[in-house]
Amino acid sequence: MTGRVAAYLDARLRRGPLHFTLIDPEKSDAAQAAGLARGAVAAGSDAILLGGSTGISPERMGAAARAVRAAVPVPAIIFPEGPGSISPDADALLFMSLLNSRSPELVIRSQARAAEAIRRLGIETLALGYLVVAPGMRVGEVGRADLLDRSDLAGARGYALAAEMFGMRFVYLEAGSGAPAPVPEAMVRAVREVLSVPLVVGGGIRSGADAGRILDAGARILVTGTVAEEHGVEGALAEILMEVTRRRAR
Ligand code: 1GP
Repeated sequence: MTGRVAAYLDARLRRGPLHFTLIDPEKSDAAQAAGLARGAVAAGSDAILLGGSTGISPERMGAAARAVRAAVPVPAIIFPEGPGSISPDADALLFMSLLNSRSPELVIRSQARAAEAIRRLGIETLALGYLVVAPGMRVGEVGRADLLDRSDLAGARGYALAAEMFGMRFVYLEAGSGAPAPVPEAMVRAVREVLSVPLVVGGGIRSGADAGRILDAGARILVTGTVAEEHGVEGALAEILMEVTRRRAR
């Protein structure tokens, strides 16, 4: 069964890599979120992820989702930090398991508790295996991650392939928002060698050069948040989007 957002992403991925802009509704109010989304999409971003690693209320998430959907023609997708941030006002929800959490709560229990409500609300889910790589930053702490060492290529491959074998549609290598350096290229390359589903990479991508290296190593979707929050959509985000869009088929 393929939902509307999954079909949109599949079609876009056939043309080349994608970029998602992460907006934290706790840091940006609805009007600011809409403004950031407008700028990012005009520069080539393919979807807006709404999320953060500290408690976002469903009301705040809903307001951000409605404002973003009214502002841009690309999907607004919830990147949940827990069941509290789920809202039916977005186009889809990353239904994710934090694969290397020490807490079963974040691997499967909270998802099990939320599953029926999500189905009832009719929210499209995109199944995603989420793997937190050192330094992990705040999500590593909140997620009680057994951080994947930056040199543990076999470990990364194992988790990613297990997620694919479980039927997850995406695998996300996360260095943590604001990480001083992104996920190492060698890890992106090692995972891409074994993975068939799209590989998402985020955390610490701050320049066109970072983006180019990670795309050349095999990432299919880049996620950035901090660059636009700190500098708006000019400058670094525009450079990152140039690297993504120039790798697309016309
Ligand atoms: C965090 O991967 C995302 O979940 C984005 O990280 O804020 O460092 O771009 P940045």
